[in-house]
Amino acid sequence: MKRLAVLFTILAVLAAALLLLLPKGTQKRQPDAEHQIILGFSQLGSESGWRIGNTRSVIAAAERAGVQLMFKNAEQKQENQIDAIRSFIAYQVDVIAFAPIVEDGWDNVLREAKDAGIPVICSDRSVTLEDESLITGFVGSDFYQEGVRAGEYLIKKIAGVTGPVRIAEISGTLDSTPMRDRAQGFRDTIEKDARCQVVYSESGDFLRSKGKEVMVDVLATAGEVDVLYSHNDSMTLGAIETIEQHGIVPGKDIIIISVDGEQGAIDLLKQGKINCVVECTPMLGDVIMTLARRLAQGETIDRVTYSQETVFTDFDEDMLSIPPRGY
Ligand code: GYE
Repeated sequence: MKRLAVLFTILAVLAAALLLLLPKGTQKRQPDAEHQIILGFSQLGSESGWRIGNTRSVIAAAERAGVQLMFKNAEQKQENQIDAIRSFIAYQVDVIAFAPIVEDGWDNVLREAKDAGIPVICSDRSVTLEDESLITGFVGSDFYQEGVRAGEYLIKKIAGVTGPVRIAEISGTLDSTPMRDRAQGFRDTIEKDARCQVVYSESGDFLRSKGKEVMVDVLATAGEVDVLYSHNDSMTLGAIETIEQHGIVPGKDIIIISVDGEQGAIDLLKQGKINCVVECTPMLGDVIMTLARRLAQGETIDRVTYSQETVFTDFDEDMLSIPPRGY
């Protein structure tokens, strides 16, 4: 009997040692359809109407889906997002989703999540990684296409215009995915037209206050500009305040192209103060919950899930009937 007990002990120790030898990422958490899913969500901040709409969408969708949400707002700081992700790992949540403020600098913390067997979804913005397997998927917009749509609108708008078209750009947070891709998609589209020249580009950090401030600099230093391309509606609303304070008529003296589709921007489109609003939807909550549930049950998800989006412009005949935006 005693020998048998010793044998069992040895076997148990061997089994435990074998488990420890397994590569860390393969120590999968057990998929379980029964228990309530715990989702850790790290939001990057509250910089814009879009972001506030996005936060609302995630919280409401979690409630609808019966998902227990651990929500943390990083107040615009990457360190806070890294701390939040570490706390989700310590808490052993089932799935982590986060909206990365910038693209770089996530490798270490995401490796920790993978080692803990917790799948990670990038929501809204994406990351650049050496090891792509550190995230399971991305859900959000195709920002490059948004830039292309902005450029295509401009080319259509300036049909028949001779001479140079001078463009000022107010971009989003430096090194964030929407900033990089909205700038690139726009440039790749307008560069085919020799009239188009980007004569000014500065970041307004996606903030209304900075949009207002940067526009002061545009008017003081860039000379006459024909077009303002602003990477989000909050900055556009700020820039328009400056433009009007200078006695310039937005939408007429300067063509205004914006991105997001907030209610405030659509209202100005209807009033003729904005010419084009490229839609970017913040309503990602339901998709995130669906993907989180699949991951928690051990299923795989698509690498990329893009939102369906459109463009609202002063060419639209039914502009007045755009339904309430909800953000
Ligand atoms: O356009 C802007 C927000 O990442 C798509 O961030 C998002 C952007 C959005 O602050 O308004």
